[in-house]
Amino acid sequence: MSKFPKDFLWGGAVAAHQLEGGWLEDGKGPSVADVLTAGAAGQPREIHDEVRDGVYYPNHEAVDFYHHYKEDIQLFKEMGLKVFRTSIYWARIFPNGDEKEPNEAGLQFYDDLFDELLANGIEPVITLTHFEMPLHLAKTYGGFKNRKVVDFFVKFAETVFERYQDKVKYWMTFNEINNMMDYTNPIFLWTNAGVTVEDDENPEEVMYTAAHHLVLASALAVAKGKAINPEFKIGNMISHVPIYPNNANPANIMLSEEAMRLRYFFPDIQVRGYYPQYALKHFEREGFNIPILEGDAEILANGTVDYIGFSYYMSNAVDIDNQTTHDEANVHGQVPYQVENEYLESSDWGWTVDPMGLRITLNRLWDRYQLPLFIVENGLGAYDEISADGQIHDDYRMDYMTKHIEQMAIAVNYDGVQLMGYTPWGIIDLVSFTSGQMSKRYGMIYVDRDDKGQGSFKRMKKDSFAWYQKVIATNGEDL
Ligand code: BGP
Repeated sequence: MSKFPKDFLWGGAVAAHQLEGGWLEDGKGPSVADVLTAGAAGQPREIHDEVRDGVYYPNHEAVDFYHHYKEDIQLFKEMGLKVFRTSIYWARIFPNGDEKEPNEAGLQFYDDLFDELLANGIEPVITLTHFEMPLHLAKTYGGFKNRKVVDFFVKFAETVFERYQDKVKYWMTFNEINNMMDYTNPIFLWTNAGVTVEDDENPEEVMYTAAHHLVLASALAVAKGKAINPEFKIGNMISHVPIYPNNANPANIMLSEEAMRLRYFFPDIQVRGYYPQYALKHFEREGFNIPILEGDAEILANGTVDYIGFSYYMSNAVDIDNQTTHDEANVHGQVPYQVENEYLESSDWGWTVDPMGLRITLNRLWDRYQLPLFIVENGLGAYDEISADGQIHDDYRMDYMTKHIEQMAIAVNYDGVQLMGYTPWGIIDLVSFTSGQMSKRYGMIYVDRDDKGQGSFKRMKKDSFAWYQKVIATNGEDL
């Protein structure tokens, strides 16, 4: 018996702002991602309110996919990708976000890109926006803190749904919408929602206000998309990091259950179409005034998703005896009460490597929602070296992926989970999101570009390239 369904969507994933470059090309406006610096090793990226002279902003050129996409698509084709997940750079389509008419040159770029993919037998899988929005919307309107931005997003969504309705079938609304639950780390509120927190505001209340506008925007977009083309499959996209109890102490089991609400809050709404009780109770307890208006319940109920797209990189563990606060736990994916998991090793960036956690995640999401699942990001960020033989021997990456694909196969065949596909993250090297560094690489295709913005942009196959080609060709049989 084959391990994966015959129409399984093997692919690769990227995001516009981490890949494309061409930051002001053909009428594109500046985006919130264009004012993020490259964090020095181990340091967070800074957010500037405008581009400053003499500062290096890695997303401006990224890996210049804007000018290399034809050559890259040839490599994807050789690899055998069936799908390619990328996003549409909102500021290419509406440079300021609040224009009446879209930017035709920006629309044309994605027409050309999707045509090129389709002509090479690769189906695009599109995230409407992946951690970016026009900078003007953040600065002038306060991003998704402001309900007006919902309308701008819906107009953007409608514009691209209309335009690409015959070229794209699989869509997702907001990338890792739940990342902003880490609201003490400013980068997540900024990139998820274009929001900064003022001194007199409660950051958690601000986060839930923006979150409400995001779930409305997502639901309205889903409804618009289905009206434009009922064949569309529109999913959400969440980051899923399971949070384990550190031991069998029931207090830890409950702690982990509660902490998992950080992961489930958004999908609970986007899949079921209404707010979970635990969230409403939390608002009440905290005295939060979340602007849920009359009619919003109907919007949420009418815009539920068709499938769940999610990223999986690592797991966390928590212990009631480790009283860290939310402020201290502001590293990507970390949570209050977090402790080290003695059973797991970590990557060079401190992300645990936990293949079985992927099977656990698949089962939990399937059991809770009974919707098809799509792993739209997974992978190992690592320092790659070009060896004396001129090659990149990234066995660690193949090992990581083999172990994760094995767990996927168990989830499908043993557990009966419905899994649509697998698009490993950063199929071609790109700018790391959390660090802004190039040296945290995920790709199976190397790009000659360093942390300071030096390099020729030349592409090279890593050893994992041929390995993944074989995995796809055998539909996951030969790992
Ligand atoms: C996810 C994001 C991606 C991506 C990935 C890896 O959170 O959706 O944009 O970058 O994580 O993270 P990083 O690049 O920080 O290693």
